[in-house]
Amino acid sequence: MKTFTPSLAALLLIGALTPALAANADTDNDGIPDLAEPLLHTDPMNADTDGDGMDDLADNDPVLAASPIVAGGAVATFRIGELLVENNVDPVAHKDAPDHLEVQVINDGSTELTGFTLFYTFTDADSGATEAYVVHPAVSIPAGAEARIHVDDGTKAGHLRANPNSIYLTSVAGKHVTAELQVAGMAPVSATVEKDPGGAEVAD
Ligand SMILES: [Ca+2]
Ligand SMILES: [Ca+2]
Ligand SMILES: [Ca+2]
Ligand SMILES: [Ca+2]
Repeated sequence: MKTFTPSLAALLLIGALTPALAANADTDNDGIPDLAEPLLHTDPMNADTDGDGMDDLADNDPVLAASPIVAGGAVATFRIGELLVENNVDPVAHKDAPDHLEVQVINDGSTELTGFTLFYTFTDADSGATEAYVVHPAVSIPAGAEARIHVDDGTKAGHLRANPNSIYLTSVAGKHVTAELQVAGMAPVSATVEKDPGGAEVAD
């Protein structure tokens, strides 16, 4: 009895025509397929989920960035007002906004401030797991003014994209949240907040 053995060319043709191969899609081109990113708690739309400069595949801790914050420097001329991780409000619609990290920054100085680095961490109160992220918000704050840094789905102008597979969005445990903010040459400013158990909620 003769066995049918498909040629390599035929297999490649079948592969190219099989939609199931889309399962291997790697949207952010970091070497980790989209379908595997949630298992690693990484972002399928961000090659460097934690922002530490190492792509997710090469990064031994892809959701744990080392702190880039430098101690010392001149006294900061800005401060963190509110640090929110729930009960956010949409200032335009005056309605609840989906829970997200929001940092109010107040510039008490006499010069405009720009070039911020934000380092933030989530620690899960039940599992003890910690994630840490570095982002560079593109905000400029005039002297005497304030601005708000938003880390959410990143679809609004000026908003940063949060990792959709982070413990902030996937665990319903309480979280201890820290934020450190720095402008080059100035001492860092920090704040902490506790997130109640129950998970991040979408707007009402
Ligand atoms: Ca990927
Ligand atoms: Ca990724
Ligand atoms: Ca990384
Ligand atoms: Ca890392």
